[in-house]
Amino acid sequence: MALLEILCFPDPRLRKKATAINTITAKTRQLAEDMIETMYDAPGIGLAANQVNVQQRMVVIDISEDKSAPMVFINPEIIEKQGEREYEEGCLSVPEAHEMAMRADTVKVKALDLDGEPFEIEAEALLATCIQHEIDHL
Ligand code: K1U
Ligand code: ZN
Repeated sequence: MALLEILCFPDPRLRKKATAINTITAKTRQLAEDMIETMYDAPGIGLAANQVNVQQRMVVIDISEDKSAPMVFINPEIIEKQGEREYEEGCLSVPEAHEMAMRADTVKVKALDLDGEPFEIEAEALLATCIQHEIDHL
């Protein structure tokens, strides 16, 4: 496992668009592990691959208090949104800045897991906010 460097604004590499992951390899799984480790170390509750200078559509999230529920989303897409909620958001790429942001309160997301299997989840509140924040990084 390795800790990755988190890029900070205004680093222009953060503006590069991520591309879809077509084949999941050992390298993809290693990237997910390293991103989870980097997110825990920061500490944060989410991390997008762009933030560690990898322009691939991958996001990791863990909103648990004890780092017990890491989630990996490959090629995530929001397919449904409902309601609105305002949350104070942080960003590991903008250290010490917190901003109120209005987001959908509930989202349905489809993605691939690390075996390349498609899955869908419905998320609300903080998890929904975090998913939307991370996808905005890609
Ligand atoms: O994408 C990122 O920059 C990570 C970011 C995710 C996020 C936080 C809050 C709302 C929406 C998205 C963070 O993790 S900032 C750090 C943070 O929120 C946190 C850090 C330690 C404990 C609990 C939360
Ligand atoms: Zn962020």
